[in-house]
Amino acid sequence: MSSSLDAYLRSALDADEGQRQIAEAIRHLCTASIKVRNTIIEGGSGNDLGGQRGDSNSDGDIQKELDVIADKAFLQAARDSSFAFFGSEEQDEAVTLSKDGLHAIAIDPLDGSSNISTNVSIGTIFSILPVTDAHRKNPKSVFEQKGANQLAAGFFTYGPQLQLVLTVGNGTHVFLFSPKFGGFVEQAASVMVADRSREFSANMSNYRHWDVHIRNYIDDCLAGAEGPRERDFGMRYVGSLVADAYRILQRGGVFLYPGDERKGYQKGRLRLMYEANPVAMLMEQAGGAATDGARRILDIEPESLHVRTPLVFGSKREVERIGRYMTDSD
Ligand code: AHM
Ligand code: MG
Repeated sequence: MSSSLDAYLRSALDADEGQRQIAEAIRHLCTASIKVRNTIIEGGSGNDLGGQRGDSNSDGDIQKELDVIADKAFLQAARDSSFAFFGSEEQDEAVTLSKDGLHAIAIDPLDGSSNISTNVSIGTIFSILPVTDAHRKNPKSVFEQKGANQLAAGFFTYGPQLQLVLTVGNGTHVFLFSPKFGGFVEQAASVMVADRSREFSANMSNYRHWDVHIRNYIDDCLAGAEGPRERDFGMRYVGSLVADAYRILQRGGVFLYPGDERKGYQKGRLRLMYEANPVAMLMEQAGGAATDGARRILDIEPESLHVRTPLVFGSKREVERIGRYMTDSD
């Protein structure tokens, strides 16, 4: 029998009270994820989970039924965990919770909303940050910390399996929910992203909007064995960040969501605090890399909770190669 998530948390997060609180928080997040998974499996008991509610979230996206259900489930988990602040994609302002809490959580409660009604993998992405006295005096500054400060990060995937991909700063670990066992068990002790890749992941319908550097990179991949890369590339794009990130952790590859000239897309589509940062920490902990094309994601100083960033992540050599294309002045 594989070891349990609980056993892992007890051994990895036992140095002090702060670490034990993070372990407890992860347990509560797991409970919320199981609720969301059960709601998905039951199909919302007659409600259309992918149906629009008419309200819009922090980003102006129309909220789906499941976005709201997931947001409520994870807010409850955050309350039960003694987090000081809860910053969610689904809410304009961060929610203040426990006044003595040592940590804050930034979360995308339901990642891949556009895939809800198509029965394709979707997920929840989270980032756990420290809270200091200075942050308590100026709560807005909690979610203006760079990703390098993250104490833990991860995502749940609601797909054929419910998985937790987690890092607390000592590698990237994968846990599988076992209904038989009633909890999460370790599936992979320490995943490593393959250094080289033959697969890229991007929404190719945006090609015409991209700048010449990104198009040059993609053109060279598409040219295959006859082109400058001298090998054939495959393309996979799910459109749920969790699923694209997990595939890359499993078999390498590179993901790109660059900015482009369209209104609202200058910094791409993905949010720094609760999408790019956690994925970047998971990638780096697995030997991969994540940048905005030029800068390391984890070094970016965010202006606010909901800020977006262009995002490139995956196999280290390929991410570095894209960086060279981006700085190429031709
Ligand atoms: P969401 O959190 O509202 O679901 O949006 C984020 C999603 C990511 O999962 C995915 O990588 C990206 O948006 C897909 O965008 P597009 O539909 O433009 O390809
Ligand atoms: Mg998302």
